[in-house]
Formats: sequence, C-alpha cells, structure tokens
Amino acid sequence: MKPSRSRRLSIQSLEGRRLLAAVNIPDDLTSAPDAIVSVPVNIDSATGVRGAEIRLSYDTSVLDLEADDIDFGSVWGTGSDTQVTANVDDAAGTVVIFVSASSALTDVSGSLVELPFSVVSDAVVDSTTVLDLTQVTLNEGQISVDPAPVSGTDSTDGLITITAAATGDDSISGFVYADANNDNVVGTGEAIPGVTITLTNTSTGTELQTTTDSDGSYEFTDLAPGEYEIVQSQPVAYLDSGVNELTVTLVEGTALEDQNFRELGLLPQYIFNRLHTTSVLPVGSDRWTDAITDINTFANATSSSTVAASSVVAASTSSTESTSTAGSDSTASGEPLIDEAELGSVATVAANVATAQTADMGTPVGSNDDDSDDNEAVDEVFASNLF
Ligand SMILES: [Ca+2]
Ligand SMILES: [Ca+2]
Ligand SMILES: [Ca+2]
Repeated sequence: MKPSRSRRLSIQSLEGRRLLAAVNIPDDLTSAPDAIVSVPVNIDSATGVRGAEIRLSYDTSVLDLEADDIDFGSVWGTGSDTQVTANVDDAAGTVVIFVSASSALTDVSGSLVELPFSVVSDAVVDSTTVLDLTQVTLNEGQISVDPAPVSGTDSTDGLITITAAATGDDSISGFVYADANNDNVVGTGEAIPGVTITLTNTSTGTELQTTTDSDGSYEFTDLAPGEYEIVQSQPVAYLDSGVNELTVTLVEGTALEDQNFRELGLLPQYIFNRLHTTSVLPVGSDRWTDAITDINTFANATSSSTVAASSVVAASTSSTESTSTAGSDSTASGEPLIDEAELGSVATVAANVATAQTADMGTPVGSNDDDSDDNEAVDEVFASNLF
C-alpha cells in the first residue's frame, strides 16, 4: 500500500473567523447486488473550504471500491481546478481521500466527494452495510467539523440497504397490429401474433429477442435504464406501414408502454386464407387467433413470392374442389405446391384468386353452420374494411 498521505494541502489563514461545518454520509442509501451505488460525503455549508481530507472504512465482504473511480463532489462545481487524490486499501477496507481547489468555496451545500461502490453479487437482500466515516479535516483543521466523525459508530456514518434486483418496473412493451379500421389503436382482431421483436441496448450492445403473443403484445422486463433500439421483423403476410424501428430512452423505474408497430392489413395473396378462416371462426376468438397465427407462421416460413402464390392456389383448390393438386413438391406446411406449368401466368393466378374469393364470398356464411354469431363475425370483418 502506498503512503496514505501523498500530499499536503496549502491552506491560507482564515483571519480569525471560526467556521463550522457538518459532514456526513447519507444513511438511506440503497443498492441491489451486483449494482453500483454512488456514495456522497456531504457538507452542509462549504463556506471557506478549499481542501478536505476524508477517511472512512467499509465492509469488504459486501463492497468493492476502486481509487481511480472516486471523484470530486457537487460543491466544487465543474471542478476545473479541483484535484482528487485517493488511496484505497481493499484488504483492510479503508479509504483516504484528499480533495482541494485553488480558491475557497462559497456557501454551498452538497457533496465533497463521490465514491462509486460496487455491491458484490452475493450480497444478502434486506441486509445493511455501514460506511464508517472515521475522520474529516477541512482546511487542515482551520474549519471545525461538528459533529466530529470518529472511528466506529457515530451520527455521521452512512448506511446502505441491499435491495432486491430490478423489479421489472424498468420495461419496454407494445403491440404489433394490423390497423384495419385505420384509427391507430389496437382493436379486436387486429393483433398480429408471432412477430419477432429485437431489442438492443445501444450503449452496451446487449440484444434481446421475443415474439408477440396471441394478443399481439410483446414485453421486455428487468431492463437497465438507457438508450434502446426496438426492431420489428416485418410479418410477411402484412402490408408494411413503413416504421419497423423505434429508438427510445428508458428512464430508471419506468415502464415504457405502447411502443407499437402498425401494419396496414393483409397482403392480397393472403386475403383468401383469412376470409376462409373468418367465415367459420368469430373474430377475436381463440380459434380465429390460432388460424391467423397459422397464416403468419406459414407466410414467414415461405416468404418467396412463388410459394406465396401457391398458397393462394392451394387454398383455392381446397375451396373449389378443382384438381390442381398434381405438383410433386410440397411446402413446409404440407400444402400442395403447384408446378410451373400448372401455375401458369400471373394472370392465371389472379384469376384463381378472383375465383376463390368470389366462390367464398358468394357462399352464404353459415351454410355449414347456421350460428348467427358467424355472420356477425364476418360482418365485423367486412365492416372493419380489412379486405
Ligand atoms: Ca464513524
Ligand atoms: Ca385499429
Ligand atoms: Ca412493419
């Protein structure tokens, strides 16, 4: 260990004026295991102070401190001419700090120094640890410190309470939805499940990923405050509204909600599937959501235009009982894939789609099942102008 007293402070006489100051460490500090807590050594009035020597000790089984991290406190302002010299004995758990400036301070209150202690990862939650202020000398003793800190317990000592790690309050959440009624609000039946959302902490580079739930929602919890980038992987079946990336600032202790990604509706090649689904499943029901999820999954898994087109034709065949199942290939989902010759021109595909849609839309809803709820469900979808 280096000599603790590496320099002497040069102090001018204060012309007989007897000054008094109170110095202490707060006793209401908190920190979670594995976190850093900035510990100030505060002074109530810094009038005339141009130098301070501060000694304290801490429990090395709970706290770690690096001398280089110790910084001057708020009373020194910008600290352009403030010097800090610190020695830490991390075996004994003792710290000696000298802080000084070229001119005396005015009547300000605040911190003389700031000590960023890191709390060990196995610190016990709800336990406390004492920061024992053992000695403070101002202007080499020309300014009295009252009450005078002593080694061991006294009223100037600080206390850190170990709290549970992040509570989940620090979170980012939102929805991915197809805004069918164009009101910029997530409505019934507008959720897009299964969409991948990637969250990147732009200062640390830490990346997290999740997928939207059946209600289109996503949430990242237990986040550190900071700058984040939220990126949506565009759901293939939907018409992109154009905003697939958000940059946000997460303030400590807050839940950043409604970080939504809005899509404009299903792309034409997926409309038939959804119509077919909606004709038998009430909008927003579990089965309807499952079916929409299937469309999304299928669309994402087979995102080439050829396969997307075949999806339409495949759907068309199942509805119109045509014979276009001859292709030898099949898609990942097992639906028949039409070969080139049978697929024909784009015009043919378009005709197939038109036929399929006409056939389906021309069939009275509920012909398989007269439950009027089905009609209402379909009416709702048509009313919502999804198609
Ligand atoms: Ca003490
Ligand atoms: Ca809406
Ligand atoms: Ca989008």
